Amino acid sequence: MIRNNWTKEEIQKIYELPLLELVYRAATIHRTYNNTAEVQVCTLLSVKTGGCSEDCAYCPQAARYHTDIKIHALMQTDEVLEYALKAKKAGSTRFCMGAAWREIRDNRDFERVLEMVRGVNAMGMEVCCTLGMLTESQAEKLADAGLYAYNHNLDTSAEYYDEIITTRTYDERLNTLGNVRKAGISVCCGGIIGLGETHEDRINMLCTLATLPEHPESIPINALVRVKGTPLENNPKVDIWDMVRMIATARILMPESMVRLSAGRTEMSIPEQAFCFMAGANSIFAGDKLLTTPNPSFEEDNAMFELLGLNAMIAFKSLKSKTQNLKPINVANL
Ligand code: SAM
Ligand code: DTB
Ligand code: SF4
Repeated sequence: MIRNNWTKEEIQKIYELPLLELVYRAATIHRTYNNTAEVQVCTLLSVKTGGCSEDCAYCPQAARYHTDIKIHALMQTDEVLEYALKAKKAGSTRFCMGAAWREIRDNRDFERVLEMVRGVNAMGMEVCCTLGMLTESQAEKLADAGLYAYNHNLDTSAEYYDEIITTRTYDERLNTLGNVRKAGISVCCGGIIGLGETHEDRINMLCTLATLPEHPESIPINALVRVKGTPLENNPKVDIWDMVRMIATARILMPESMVRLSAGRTEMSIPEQAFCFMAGANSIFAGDKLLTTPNPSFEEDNAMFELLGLNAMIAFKSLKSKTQNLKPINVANL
């Protein structure tokens, strides 16, 4: 049963279960609601890189931190479509474009992003964007252009938010999520662990996600990628069992959503990632770069999929019809 009325106490009880019991329960729910052999593979492209006005303490793209990234203005539509076409020809079915913006502005850059969305949509791929905060009318324009999903993370709990970001509020984030939902766009919303938050903060963030009027269709769980020059560069590495615990709890609370094992995979071994899939993760970002930091190569992921008996999921899969006949595609060709 899908529930939107979880309490913090209930979530804490799940989160604090002995690890193997937690994984067993999550795996059981996962196989009840989803095809456990399928993993959604998203191709990510940073269409506007760095120079961001925000102060997100984890982010290499914030202009105020001195990181090694290569700043790049908004790419030309042709370049992006060329990239998308290459991805499609190689078998990719979901294409996600990211921009280092605080928010969308109603200017020529937004018009260009709309063009990109139309172009990628016309190729028959699921189009996803992450462009910062947006208004109701901007969400409608994106929907009209054919946007399938919008990524906008809560990142951490409402209580810990101010320690990580001071240039915007939690309510502004929630407001954008509401605008995305109203426009009929699929919601992709999750967070990061390893920011220095407590277990209670993680439980609170999961509670916010699981008590939204509708669960996000997709929930990225990122492990902090510690980037030199950011305030969090010296944070300790995220413990794999924390990642597994987070994924398993998300899977139990939101059984039908895609739970994405997102940033941090380069620091995880194959057995560690396998544990995350066992705990209910069923989506990854593929390609040797996330937005600005490294990610495992297609070859490595393909070898992992083969080893674990996983298949890349076909796009436009109806979340309701689990019995659809799905043709596996080879990640090596993406
Ligand atoms: N600027 C837009 C925004 O903040 O919504 C879109 C791009 S932003 C880079 C997308 C997400 O990437 C952030 O919300 C955060 O969850 C994630 N992210 C950024 N830097 C990260 C890092 N160093 N480690 C893990 N996740 C990170
Ligand atoms: C998400 O939750 N993780 C992705 C995607 N959404 C856009 C981004 C991770 C970024 C990691 C740091 C970087 O590569 O710049
Ligand atoms: Fe800007 Fe997004 Fe990075 Fe924050 S997370 S600094 S808003 S690009």
